[in-house]
Amino acid sequence: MSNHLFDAIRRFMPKSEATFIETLNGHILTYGDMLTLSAQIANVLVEQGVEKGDRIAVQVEKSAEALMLYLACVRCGAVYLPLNTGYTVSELEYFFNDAKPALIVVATENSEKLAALITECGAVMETLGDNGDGTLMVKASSASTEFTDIACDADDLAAILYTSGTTGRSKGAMLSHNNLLSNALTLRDYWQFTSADRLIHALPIFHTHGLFVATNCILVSGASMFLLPKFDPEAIIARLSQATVLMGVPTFYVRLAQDERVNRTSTASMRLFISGSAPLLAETHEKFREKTGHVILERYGMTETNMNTSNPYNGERIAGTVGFPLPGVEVRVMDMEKCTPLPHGQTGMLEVRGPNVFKGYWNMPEKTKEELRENGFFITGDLGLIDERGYVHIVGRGKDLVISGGYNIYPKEVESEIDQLEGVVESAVIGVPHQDFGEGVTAVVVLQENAELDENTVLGSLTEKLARYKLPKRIIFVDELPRNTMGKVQKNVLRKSYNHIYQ
Ligand code: MLC
Ligand code: AMP
Repeated sequence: MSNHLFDAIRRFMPKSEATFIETLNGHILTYGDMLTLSAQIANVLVEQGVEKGDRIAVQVEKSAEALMLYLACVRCGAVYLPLNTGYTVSELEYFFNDAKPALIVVATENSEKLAALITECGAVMETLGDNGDGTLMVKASSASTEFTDIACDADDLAAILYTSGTTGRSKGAMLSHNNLLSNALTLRDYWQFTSADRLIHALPIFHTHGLFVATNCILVSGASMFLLPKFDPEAIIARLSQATVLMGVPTFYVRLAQDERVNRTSTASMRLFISGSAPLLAETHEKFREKTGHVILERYGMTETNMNTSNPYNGERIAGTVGFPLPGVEVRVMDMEKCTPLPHGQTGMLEVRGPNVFKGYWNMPEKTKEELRENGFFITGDLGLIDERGYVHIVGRGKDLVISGGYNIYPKEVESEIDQLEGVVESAVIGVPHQDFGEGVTAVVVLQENAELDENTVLGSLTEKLARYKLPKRIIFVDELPRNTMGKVQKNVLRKSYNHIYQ
C-alpha cells in the first residue's frame, strides 16, 4: 500500500543526518528527525480519532513543528487545512462550519478564545506554540516514532486551502496528493533544485507559495532550508552568504532592493531569486538586477492550480512576463464571449489545464462547474496574452480582486462589512498602486447626512470582523460614487482618481 505524496518524499530523501530545516536560533532538524516527528504527530492524530479524509484545521504561527504537522496529515491521509494567522474569530467560524474539521490545532495563546467555538463545531482541539510547546507536541513526545503511512492514491485529497470568493464567501480549493507532487517535481526540475540547495524560507506557511512551492520543492530535492518566522530583512541578509535560493512575493524584493547591504558581494553565493503571487514591477526587477547582478525569475500560480508558468532558468527572463507554461501544463487564452481560443498577441481569459489543477471547491459543486470546465481547463479570472515567443503576460484581472503584499482581498467582503455600519450609505473598495504592497486596499465611502463616522471609527469597527491585512490603508469619504448608465459603480474611474494617493 502506498501513500502517493509521502512515498515520493521518502524516495528523494537524502541520508537521515542531512539537514532539512535550520531555524532562526540555529536549531537543526534533520531528515531523520522529520520522519520521527511526523510519525509521532501522525500517531497522536490517529489516537484522537482522525481517519482518512478528515479535515485538520490549523491556525498556528510558523514553526518547524507546524510543517511536521502538515507532513503528519499527509502520512495519515488527513486533509490539511491551514488558516491565515490573521483571521478573526468570526472569519474562523465560517471555515470551521464549512469544512467540519475533526481536529483543530490553534496557537496556545488563542485556545481560550476559541475553545467554545471548537466544541460547538464538534471538533477536538490541540494547541501548538511557535516554540514547539502546546498539547500536540507534549502528546507527540511520548508517542511511537514508528508509523505505517495510510494508503493514499494520486487523487486522494491532501489539503484544502480557502481562497476568497468574488461573491464574498470563501471557497475551499481541494488539492490532491498528485496536484502537490506533480507540481513539486516539475518545479524542482525546471528551477534545477538539487540536494546542495539551501532555501531562505521567509513566507507564511498557510498559503500555496510558502507551504507547497517552497516546502515541497525542498523535500523532493532532498535540500534544506532556513526557516524564518517571517519576512525580516536582517535575518535574510544574515543568511544570504550561506544560502542559494530565495522565494518571495514582490514586496520582499521592493524592500530588499532598498537595502544597502543587498549587493553583488552579499548575494554572490545565491543562484536564484524567485518572485510570484503578485505582479513584480519591471522597475523592481531592474533595480534588483542593477544592485545584485541577479535577474529575478518571475512565475505565476494560484491556490487552485499550484504553479502554471515560469520564466526560464537558463533562457531570457523577461520583466513584466510570467514566462512559459510549465512542462505538462497547458495555458490558453480564451475569448469568453465566443468561447474560442485566441491567437498569439490577443488578450483574453487565461485558462489552465494539467495535473496541477485542483479537484474542485469543497461543498460547492455549482461554483466548481462555473470555473472548472468539463474538459479540465480552469478559468483563472486573470486576463492575459501569449506573445510570439510563447511568453505569458498577465495584463489584468477579470475578477474584482486586490492583491496586497501577496495576500488576496476580495472587495465585496470588505464592502459588506463597511455597508453594515450605521451611517454608511454605500462603499466601493478598490486597489490602487502602493509602493510597498503593490496595491493598497482603499475604501471610498458615502455617508448619510449628519453621520458622525470618520476613518478611525470605520477602521475600529472592521478590526473585530476582518483580518488586519484586509483593512483599508485609507478611507476616502465622498458625496456619491460614479456610476455608468446601467447604475453600476465605475471602479475604474475611482482607481484613476486615487491612483497616486500612496506614491
Ligand atoms: C501585513 N500587513 C499587510 C500585509 N502584511 N497589509 C496589507 N497587505 C499585506 N500583505 C499589515 C499588518 O496587518 C500590520 O498592520 C502591518 O501591515 C505590518 O505588519 P507586519 O507583520 O509587520 O507586516 P510585514 O511583516 O511587513 O508583512 C508584509 C509581507 C507579508 C509582504 C512580508 O504580508 C507577507 O509575507 N506576504 C506574503 C503573502 C504570501 O505568502 N502570499 C502567497 C499567496 S499564494 P497593523 O494594522 O496591524 O499595523 C498565491 C499563489 C501564488 O498567491 O502564485 O503564489
Ligand atoms: P491566490 O488566489 O491567492 O492563489 O492568488 C492567485 C492570483 O495571484 C492569480 O490569479 C493572479 O491574479 C495572482 N498572481 C500570482 N502570481 C502572479 C504573477 N507572477 N503576476 C501577476 N499576478 C500573479
